[in-house]
Amino acid sequence: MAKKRVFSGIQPTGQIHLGNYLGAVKNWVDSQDEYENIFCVVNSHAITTTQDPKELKEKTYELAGMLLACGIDVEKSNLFIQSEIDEHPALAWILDCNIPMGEMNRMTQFKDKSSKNAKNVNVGLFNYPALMAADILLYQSDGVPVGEDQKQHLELSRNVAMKFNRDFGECFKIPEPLIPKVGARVMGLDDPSVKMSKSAKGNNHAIFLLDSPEEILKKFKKATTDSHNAIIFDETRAGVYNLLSIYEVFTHKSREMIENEFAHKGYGEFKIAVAEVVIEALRPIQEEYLRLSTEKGYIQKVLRAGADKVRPLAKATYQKAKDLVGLV
Ligand code: ATP
Ligand code: LTN
Repeated sequence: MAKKRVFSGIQPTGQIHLGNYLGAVKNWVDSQDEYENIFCVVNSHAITTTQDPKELKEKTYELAGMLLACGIDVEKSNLFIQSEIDEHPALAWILDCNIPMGEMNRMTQFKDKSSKNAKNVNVGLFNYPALMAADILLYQSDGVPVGEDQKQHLELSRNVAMKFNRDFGECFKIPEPLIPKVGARVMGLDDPSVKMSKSAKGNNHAIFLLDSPEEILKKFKKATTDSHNAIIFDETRAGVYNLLSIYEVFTHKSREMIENEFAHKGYGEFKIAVAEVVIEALRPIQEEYLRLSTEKGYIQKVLRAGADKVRPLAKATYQKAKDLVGLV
């Protein structure tokens, strides 16, 4: 039986953090054997917010290197850069003409990002979900492994695909969201009421995958908890719940085992234990990243090969969509 195809993307907008890793990248890596995989560094999405052009190019290759270091295996997965395939923005235009204004207006990420970035609220930022839908639909993807924050965008992708198929004829596969049970929404260490984010300010907000063991320990020690003392999985206690969930994904222990383990311990000891599992999990990734950083030529070669491999799929879908809407 043919494997199902998954597609996912990540923006080269800054260093990747524990939220990106647990919500998305770790799942891409862990299920590489199960699916046919297409992963994309979505640099065209990145320019919806202000970027330094030279830095953006560097960050694009650095992120690709980081994905390889995390365990994306190019024998099993296609990895490429979004801007290398012209059909992404081209299909986004056709989709644009089929997305009701009212639906686009409901996107909470736009509201969130435009309020944080009031100096540069541009049409591309508003239109971001159409480009994301094009990414996914071009490859006839069955599934899209993402964190919980992308649910609404995926719903829009599904809606526009269904509407297009209905109005013009069968063209797109309807993709399913693949959201992990644990780790889909890692919260900020300094403020567990907001999701961990690349763009948030504050030294103590996020654990970046390249943080040193000392930094990781320091950040966890300072993590916001509460004035209770029971270390149990209680969603109403966001800080402790967040730390427990991080511990759960990395140790693969059951919740019961974890609660027993910390039954007679204080927050101090608990935070150190969480920091230690994270440090150990990130160590091999950091070592591999360092090794790959001397192999820029290899990374570029891999990305070019990835784009060449998937381009025919993108072209075929785009040609079909173009034909169906009457473009010559
Ligand atoms: P940020 O908001 O952190 O600046 P972003 O939302 O622009 O970043 P991307 O880098 O484009 O994020 O996201 C890559 C993947 O990481 C997506 O699948 C997204 O759902 C996931 N992700 C981002 N933040 C978190 C989080 N705090 N917890 C779990 N998953 C997350
Ligand atoms: N919007 C996503 C990144 C993204 C993406 C995609 C994810 C762009 N295109 C296609 C999955 C599939 C985000 O995480 N901010």
